[in-house]
Amino acid sequence: MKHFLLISLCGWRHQGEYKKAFPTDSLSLSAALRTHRSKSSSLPLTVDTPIKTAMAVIIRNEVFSCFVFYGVLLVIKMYIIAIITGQLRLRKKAFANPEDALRHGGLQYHREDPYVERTRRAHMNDLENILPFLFLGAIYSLTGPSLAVARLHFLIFFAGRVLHSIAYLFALRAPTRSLAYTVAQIPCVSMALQILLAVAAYA
Ligand SMILES: N[C@@H](CCC(=O)N[C@@H](CS)C(=O)NCC(=O)O)C(=O)O
Repeated sequence: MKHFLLISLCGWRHQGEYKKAFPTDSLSLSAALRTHRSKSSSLPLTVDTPIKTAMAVIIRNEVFSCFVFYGVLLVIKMYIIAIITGQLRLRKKAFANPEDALRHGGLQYHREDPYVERTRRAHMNDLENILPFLFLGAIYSLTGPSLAVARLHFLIFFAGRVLHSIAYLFALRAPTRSLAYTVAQIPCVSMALQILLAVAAYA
C-alpha cells in the first residue's frame, strides 16, 4: 500500500497512458476496468502503469468497500435526522423562515421550538463528526489495514454515532450522549494516528 501512495503521487506523469487505458465515456471505462480486473491479478506492481494499478487497488479494496458501507449508512442517518427536523417543524409549527410561517398559519409561527432546536443540534453534531470520519476512513482504508481491524473501527464509530443520535433525540439521561460521542471519537483518533504514521516518511 505504501507503493500505492507513492505511485499515486507521481502518477500525473502518466496521464496519456491513463487516458488510453481508461477512456472517459462510461461504457468504455467499465469495459476497460473489466479487462484490467481480469488481467491484474497476474500483473506485478510496476510504476509504468501507476494510475491503472491505483484504480484497480481502490476498486478491489475490501476495506474501502467496508468503509463505504458504513459511511453511506451514516449519511442516510443524517438525512433521516433532517427529515425528522422538517416534520417536527410542521407538527410544532416552528418555522425558521417567515415565508414558511406565512404558508402554515401566520408570522407568529416564525419561532423556535426547543425540540426542533434539539434535532438541529443533533444534525450539527453529526456534521462535525461524520464529515471528518468520511475523510479519515477513506484515507485509512488505503493505508492497508486488515479487514477485521478496519471493520472494528468503522463499526464502533457507526454504533457510537447511532447511539449519539438516539440519546440526543430522546434526551436520554446524561452522560449517555457524551459517552456515545467519546466512544465514536476513539476509532477516529486511531485512524488519524495510523494515517500520520503511514505518510510520515513523505512529510
Ligand atoms: N460542538 C460540540 C463539541 C463537543 C461535542 O461534540 N460534544 C458532544 C458530547 S458532550 C455533544 O453531543 N455535544 C452537543 C452538541 O454538539 O450539540 C459542542 O459544542 O458540544
